[in-house]
Amino acid sequence: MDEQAVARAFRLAHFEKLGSTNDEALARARAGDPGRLWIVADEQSGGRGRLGRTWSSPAGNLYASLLLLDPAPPLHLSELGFVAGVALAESVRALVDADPRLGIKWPNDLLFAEAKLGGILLESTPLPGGGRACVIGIGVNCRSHPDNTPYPATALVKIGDAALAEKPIGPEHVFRALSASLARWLEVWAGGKEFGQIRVEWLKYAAHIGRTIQIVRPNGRIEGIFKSIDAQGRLILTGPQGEKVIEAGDVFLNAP
Ligand code: BT5
Repeated sequence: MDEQAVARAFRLAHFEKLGSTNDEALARARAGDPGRLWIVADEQSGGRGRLGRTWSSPAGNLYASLLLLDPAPPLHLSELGFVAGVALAESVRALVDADPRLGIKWPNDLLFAEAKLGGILLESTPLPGGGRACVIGIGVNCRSHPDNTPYPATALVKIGDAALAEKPIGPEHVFRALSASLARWLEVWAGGKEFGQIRVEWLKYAAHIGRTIQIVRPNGRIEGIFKSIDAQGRLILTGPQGEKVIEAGDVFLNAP
């Protein structure tokens, strides 16, 4: 998709600094924004992860949130994270010269060589006038990453490829590629009618399939072999007691 087609697909509001691009997108929705709006910030003072966790957000990395109004019937909204995951993996993998070490960790973390390069925070809220606002928040580490995270973190600048070292990939490059890719995958997804295609594509990037993983959840941890994801994007785990379907959690190869 070329730049003009992307410009037709989305509008863009850029900020030097925000608390959280997701919060700004949600506030815009409440104020009546018609949606298909990207909010991008150079840095965030209150970047958020899932479950109230913090997202380290200094300048030099990508912080972007896409606001969509009623993109699908409620039952299909959680699929949006996988649509975004596919778009993010596809666009960043192309930027790193198709390096197969670039993959997705369930549900939708961007990994490079077993370290977290980016994350996705999907949020949705009912609107006062009816309908729902959905926000896909995406962070990608381009120039820096935090240390001492439970899952090791990395940044594009660390990828030891001579061609990449000469021409570092900045947040603007990632954003351009991601935006084009997401516009396309949203069309393919067709508001939930074609999640099957998204699932197939997602599995091409999936890390850890066939391996023993531990899933850490608020109520404890569970271990098994990561078989696949089901038609709703839930993780299918096999173990001595048969198959289990996992809705949410954090995947580790070696739990902390
Ligand atoms: C995520 O959460 O991976 C979703 C991150 C989404 C961030 C974007 S940035 C634009 C938009 N605006 C926001 O406010 N948020 C979104 P989760 O899976 O919960 O991972 C959070 C955990 O990852 C933290 O508890 C840390 O351990 C670790 N972490 C924090 N900052 C990181 C970073 N920059 N890179 C890698 N890991 C990080």
